[in-house]
Parts: sequence; structure tokens; C-alpha cells
Amino acid sequence: MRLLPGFLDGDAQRALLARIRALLAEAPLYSPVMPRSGKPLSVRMSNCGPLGWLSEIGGYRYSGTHPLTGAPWPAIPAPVLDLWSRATGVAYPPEACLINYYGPDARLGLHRDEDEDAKGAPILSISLGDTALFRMGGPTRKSPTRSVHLTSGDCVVLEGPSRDWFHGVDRILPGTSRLLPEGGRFNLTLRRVTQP
Ligand code: MD6
Ligand code: FE
Repeated sequence: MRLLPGFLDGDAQRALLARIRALLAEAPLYSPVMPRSGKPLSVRMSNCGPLGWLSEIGGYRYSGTHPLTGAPWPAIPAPVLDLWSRATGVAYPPEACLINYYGPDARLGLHRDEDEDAKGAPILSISLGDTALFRMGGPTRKSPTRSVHLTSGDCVVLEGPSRDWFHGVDRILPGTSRLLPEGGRFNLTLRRVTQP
């Protein structure tokens, strides 16, 4: 993985947060459920972009519309597309921007991002708000892992071999950022879905 510490300065973080709030007014956060068990995830989600990533009782899939409102996802804001170009260096745009919100007790189990056809495209993640303890593993679930703190304004690019490696969020460190008055953490995950 490539870690870009402090890729967004304070002003950029506040501007991006305002864009996220506006998106969420249109495409509200909801609680997705796990495939099969139907158990709710602790992370709340929404999306922007032509395609949004969904976790449903039937499995994971990409959809052009919000599962509760039925409306098309709002567009990815231009400043976010600009971050994608600067951080990844690729010429094609992302198609999916997953918006994750972590409250103080939310976590995200070890997983791979593997629902995209664009296997060779990088993935960009942008963190805002409270610090996350992010765990990066390797090609198998049993591969050794290393943990890093992701603080507000940090970006991570998964590219090359790490694109397909296991990773997750063990926990959020409450009270570590003052960006969100309500506390917690937003993470944007930008992906190319179809072959560019
Ligand atoms: C998170 N991130 O930081 C979860 N996936 O909240 C991810 O699952 C992730 O950071 C693919 C690429 C980068 C990531
Ligand atoms: Fe992921």
C-alpha cells in the first residue's frame, strides 16, 4: 500500500466534509446487512458516482441507485475526482465512491475489495475525522499483518499486488479529531468498477 499522510490539509478536509454532508442529504447513510446472515454492519454507508457498492442479504453488488430512496447516486464531486487523479496518477476516472461512516464502536472486518472487473485499477481511500486503526495484511487471510493509524486527511492507495490484499479497520479512536462535531470517522473509497 502507499500511504499519503496529510494529503488533505485542514481547509481541504473542511471543504470535503461540507461536500459529503450535501451528498448525504440527497443519498442518506443507511445500515447495510451482511450477506446470508442479514446481520447489520456496524459501519453505515452511502455512495456517490455512477455505481454504488451494496452489501445485501443476497451478496455484494454494484448498483446505480440508492437501496432505500431508489434514486440514482449523486455525482462524485469534482474536487474528489481531482484527488483521485493526483493520488493515483491514472488517466481514467473512478466509477464508485463508497462513503463509510464509523461511530465510536464501528469496525470493518478483514476483507478484500474483489467485486470490481477493473482488477488492475488502483483504489484510493480518504479518511476524515477520528483516527482509525487500519490493518494491512497480504494475499491470504493468514498472511502477516501490520497496523497503521489513519488520521484525518490521510489517503491510502492500494495498487499493484496490494490492490488484492486483505485489510480492515480494527477500531476508531474516539476524540482524536475535532473535524466532525458529532465524532466518528468518514472514509471515502474510490474504485474503478468496469474495465477502463
Ligand atoms: C476504511 N478502507 O479505511 C476502509 N479498501 O475505512 C478500505 O476498506 C479500503 O482503505 C480498499 C482500499 C483502501 C482502503
Ligand atoms: Fe476495502
